[in-house]
Amino acid sequence: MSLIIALSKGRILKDTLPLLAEAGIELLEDPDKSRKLIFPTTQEGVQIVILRATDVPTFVQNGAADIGVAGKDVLVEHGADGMYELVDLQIARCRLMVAGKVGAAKPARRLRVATKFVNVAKRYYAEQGRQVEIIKLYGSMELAPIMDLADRIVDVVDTGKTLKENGLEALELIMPVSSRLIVNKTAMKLKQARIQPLVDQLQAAVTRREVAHAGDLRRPRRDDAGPWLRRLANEERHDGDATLQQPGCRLRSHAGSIAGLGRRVGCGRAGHGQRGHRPRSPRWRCRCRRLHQSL
Ligand code: PRT
Ligand code: MG
Repeated sequence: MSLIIALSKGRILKDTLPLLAEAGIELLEDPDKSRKLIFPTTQEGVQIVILRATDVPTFVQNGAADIGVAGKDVLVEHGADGMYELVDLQIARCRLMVAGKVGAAKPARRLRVATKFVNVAKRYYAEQGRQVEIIKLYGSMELAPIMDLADRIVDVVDTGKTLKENGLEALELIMPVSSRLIVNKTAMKLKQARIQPLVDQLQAAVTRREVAHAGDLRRPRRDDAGPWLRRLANEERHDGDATLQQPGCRLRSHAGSIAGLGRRVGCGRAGHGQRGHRPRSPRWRCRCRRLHQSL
């Protein structure tokens, strides 16, 4: 049973290859040194095709590729019909933002917004009841406000360096973005035996990285743990008397350091740390992640 994986050149390819390698799939040729678009891999029957980022959902949706990796920005713009979005790979992270010239006032007339994310921008402004004129561009969005083609742009921002160097500033966050594993719905049915183990392996690789990352984050020392725990207590109003860890909680490697401080914190439901334990609410998980990231 053959399997075709669609990736895009650039940052997604660079970040996805190590994850695929953890799942036992490696390219047999260096795509930087080849003009090929279809590459064989170390797994028999598994091929990788390299496309423009915006074309990946189209190939997967129509079944030309079984699996793909695409940014959430591209997916919301394209629409997700005919595919499952199965794993947040947590790579190529960035933000979809509204940006404009530094200090520029809102124009009295209708706002002109330049973007390649036309559907996202339309939806974003419609949800706010704001009437805007959308100008479709295919690249170099930053030029539009500088050349007075538009008042705002909707684009992906990572470090903010591109905006800064062009006299622009980020104004509004539309959504955080990371790359997702997408799977064609029919392929998922017909090739499940081949696809599901790969999905599981990729999810496991992502979780391993997150756990390692959580362990790398600054841990509270004995003497500064008090305020940290108070903050955690305020956030969740927990009873301060349970274990921090729940399965799926990204603070797994942090649990030891907290427990080592003689305090045990948790979601307030019995059975923390035990297999199959479910946190009090899904919110707990993301709350504790956010808190941890803010440390
Ligand atoms: O470049 P091309 O037109 O061929 O396609 P693409 O821009 O869609 O592809 P690529 O490889 O540049 O991006 C693929 C995916 O990576 C995007 O769909 C996003 O999900 C994700 N990603 C993560 C980014 C960035 N970070 C990013 N910084 N995509 C684009 N950028 C660009 C952005 O458009 C802007 O020009 O980088 C510039 C901003 O970067 P900073 O660091 O200066 O803020
Ligand atoms: Mg690009």
